[in-house]
Amino acid sequence: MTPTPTARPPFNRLLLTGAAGGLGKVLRESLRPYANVIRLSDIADITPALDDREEVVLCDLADKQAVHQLVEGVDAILHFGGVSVERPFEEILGANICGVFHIYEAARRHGVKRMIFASSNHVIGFYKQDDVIDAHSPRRPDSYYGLSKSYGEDMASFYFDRYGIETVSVRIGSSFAEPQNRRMMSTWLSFGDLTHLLECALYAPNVGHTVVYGVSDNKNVWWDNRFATALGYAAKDNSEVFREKVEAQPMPAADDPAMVYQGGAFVAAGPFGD
Ligand code: NAI
Ligand code: 15L
Repeated sequence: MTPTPTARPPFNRLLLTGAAGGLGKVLRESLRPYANVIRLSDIADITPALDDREEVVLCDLADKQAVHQLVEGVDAILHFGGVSVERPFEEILGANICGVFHIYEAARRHGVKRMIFASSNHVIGFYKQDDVIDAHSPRRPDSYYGLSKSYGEDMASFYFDRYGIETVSVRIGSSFAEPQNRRMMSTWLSFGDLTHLLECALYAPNVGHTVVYGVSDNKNVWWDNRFATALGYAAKDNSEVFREKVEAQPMPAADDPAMVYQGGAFVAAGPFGD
C-alpha cells in the first residue's frame, strides 16, 4: 500500500507494537506520513530499519522493564502487539493482560498522552448477527482473547479517568486484504480504511476514551459506528466487490456459529486443557 500524503503535522516519534504481525507490516508503511520516526516493536523478528525514519526494538510485552524502556521518547502509541486469536488463558495472560498494563504504565511514567488500542470485535462476539449494536452496548466477550481486549478497554478507561491519558479503542472487525468468508462481508476493514481510521484516532482532539468499530463501508454491517464518524472517519471501501468470490465458497449450515454470531467461530473455541 502506498502511503497517502497528509497535511497533518507529523508526530515526532510514534511507537507501533505488533510491528512484525499482519497489520503491523501494513501499518509500518502506511503510517510513515504521520511521524518523523516510527519505533517498530515486536517479540518476533522484524525486518531491519529501512532508513533513519525507523527504529526497531525487540520487546516482550510481558516484560515490564523492557516495555518501560520501549516507550521512552515516544509521543503516541499504536498498541497492536499481543496474541491475536483465541488461545488458552495462560498464553493470553502475559502478552494481552500484563502487556496492556505494562504499556499504559510506561505511557504514564513517560508522559505519553495518546494511545490507540487495537481492540477487537470479539469483545462483543456473542451478539447475534441480526443484532445491531453500538460501541456503548454491553460487552459480550466470546473468548479469553475477547476478554483480554475487554480488559484492555477498561485499562484505557481507567488511565484516562485517573491520569488523563487519552485512548481510542478500535474494535477491529476483520482486517485482511480481502474478506475471507461470508461473515467477513460484514466485518471487513480494508487496510486503507484502517489507516484512515487510525489517522482520525491519532489527531482528533479531546477523545477521552472513545470506543469505535474498525469496519469498512460494507453493505450489511451490525455496528452503528457514529462514534467513529464523530472522529472524522468516513470509510471508502466496501466488501461488495468481493461478494461473488466469497459466495463461491460452500454455504455453512444455518446453525454454524460462523453464520449466527458476530464473533463467528471464536464463540465455539475451547475448552482447553480438559
Ligand atoms: P498478528 O498476530 O499478525 O500480530 C500480532 C503481533 O503481536 C505478532 O507479530 C506477535 O509476534 C506480536 N506479539 C505476540 N505476543 C507478543 C508479546 N508477548 N510481546 C510482543 N509482541 C507480541 O495479528 P494482526 O492481525 O496483525 O493484529 C494486530 C492487532 O490487531 C492484534 O492486537 C489483534 O488482536 C488486533 N486485531 C486484529 C484484527 C484483524 O482482523 N487483523 C481484528 C481485531 C483485532
Ligand atoms: C480478530 O480479533 C483476530 O485478531 C483476527 O485474526 C480475525 O480473527 C478477526 O478478529 C475476525 O474476527 O475476523
